[in-house]
Amino acid sequence: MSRHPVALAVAGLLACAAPAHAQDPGARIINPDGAITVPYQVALAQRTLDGDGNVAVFCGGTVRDAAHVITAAHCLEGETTDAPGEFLVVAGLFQRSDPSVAQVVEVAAITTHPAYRGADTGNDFGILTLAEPLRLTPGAVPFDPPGTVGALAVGAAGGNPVGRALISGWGDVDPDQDNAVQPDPLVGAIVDLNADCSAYGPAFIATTMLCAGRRNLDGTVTDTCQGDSGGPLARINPQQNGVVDLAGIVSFGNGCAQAGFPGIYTRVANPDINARLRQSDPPARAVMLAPPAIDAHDVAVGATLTCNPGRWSSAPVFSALWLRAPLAPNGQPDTSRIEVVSDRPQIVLRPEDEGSLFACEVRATNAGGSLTALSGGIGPVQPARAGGAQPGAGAGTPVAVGADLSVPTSSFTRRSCRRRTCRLTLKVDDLGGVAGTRVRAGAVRVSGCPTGRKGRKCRRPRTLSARDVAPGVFEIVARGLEPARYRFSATAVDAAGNAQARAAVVTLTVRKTKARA
Ligand code: 4AZ
Repeated sequence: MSRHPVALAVAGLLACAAPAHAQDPGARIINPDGAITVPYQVALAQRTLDGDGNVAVFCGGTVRDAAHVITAAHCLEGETTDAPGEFLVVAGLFQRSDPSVAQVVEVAAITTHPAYRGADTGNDFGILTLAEPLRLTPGAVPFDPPGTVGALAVGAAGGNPVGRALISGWGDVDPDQDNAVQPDPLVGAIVDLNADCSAYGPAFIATTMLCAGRRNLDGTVTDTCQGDSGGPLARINPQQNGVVDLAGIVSFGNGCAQAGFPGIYTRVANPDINARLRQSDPPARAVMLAPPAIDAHDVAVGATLTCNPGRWSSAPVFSALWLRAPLAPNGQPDTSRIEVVSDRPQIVLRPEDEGSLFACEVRATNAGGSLTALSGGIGPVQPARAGGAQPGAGAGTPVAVGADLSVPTSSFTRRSCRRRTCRLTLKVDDLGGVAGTRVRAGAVRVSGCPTGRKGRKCRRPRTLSARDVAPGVFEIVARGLEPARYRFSATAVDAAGNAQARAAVVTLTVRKTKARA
């Protein structure tokens, strides 16, 4: 095969895979096979180094050609603007601690599918057009073309492995470890294509998604995890012991390395996805230049509110959603009662709107993708004015422009208990932005406490601190837990004081530690 650097790297990995694995039965998640060089692999990294001085890799990607990188759309969901300049592409990186060998390039444009609405709905892919071409060196090798893999073109829930593939990335290697959630070197592992994703039920969309993973003889599971997203699932040709084409893009899963839930990848061989990934000149998704705003002369019953989409690059098609929230006694919007009241660009305030606050959410769509952004809030809506609404009559009305009306949501993306310590990762999302978000977290023991007054102390909820480890990502650690079941809960509160409507909850078991030999 002419792309010998790739072939060699994988051949080396295959040669050492079995012994490395046999020596390390505790390895799981992504790295039973060890550190490797994968010259088509790139990192998407924050512009600043992480707390340890390493490259802050948040996603992976694949070099398509000198000017383009393939990744996952969900890696490219910015808060609002999603300006390409918010992150960098790092090619030829091996150790996160040593970027000296790498090429670091800016992104000029982002392309996603116009119908993409979240990884779980499919079409989780994106193309980055680089601001300057990569130097194609042995450390940065294109993986072109994205393959149309015969057997994989047909969607199937899986359970019928059709070959093997190489996964690679700097994502989480072991949620049980205290530190070093991300490995320093790039790590890789071999998984089976078309693993059994039937446990996902209809959430696994076989036409646009591909199932891959591996259950090992020792009971461990090989899988990708958070931070590997966007990276390659590269099909291995057993005759050549090398990778031949890109079969998938790391997309999502039910946790990581959970038995019965292999990883879900974007199916590169889907004809529509494949054609889009091959576009020689991918159309650029719009970038927000000025945020949406509400145009109004007055904020009283009878007045007209217009959702002004703001300013965007290119000329996207806009759609709008109007959100209404009642005013809570504390003068803030009652975000637990937000309703979508209209999908038109303009609304006329009605008597039942009196006292409420409004915001509009704009979706901007073009051939290069689709993005949403939220306006500031306006209100509270005043009673109808005698003689009808008059332009300018609202001069003295309280208009809370800029209020953030969106409620945060959150979910636990990782949780594990080891010995007497449980660690949980909470991911917070908020259309209004996650900056300044705080998290209230706690745990309560739900098994093994004496009933009645005697168990009162045992059942007393404990407050846990949530450490902000990345934008919108919080780590919660509870130590010194007795063996029992515990219910953990977390509520996110954004900078404007909007509290998550329903707490994220998960129940975990702390097991008795086995006596050591
Ligand atoms: C993630 O959060 C993620 N086990 C990526 C891959 C998988 C799960 C989660 C697959 O980016």
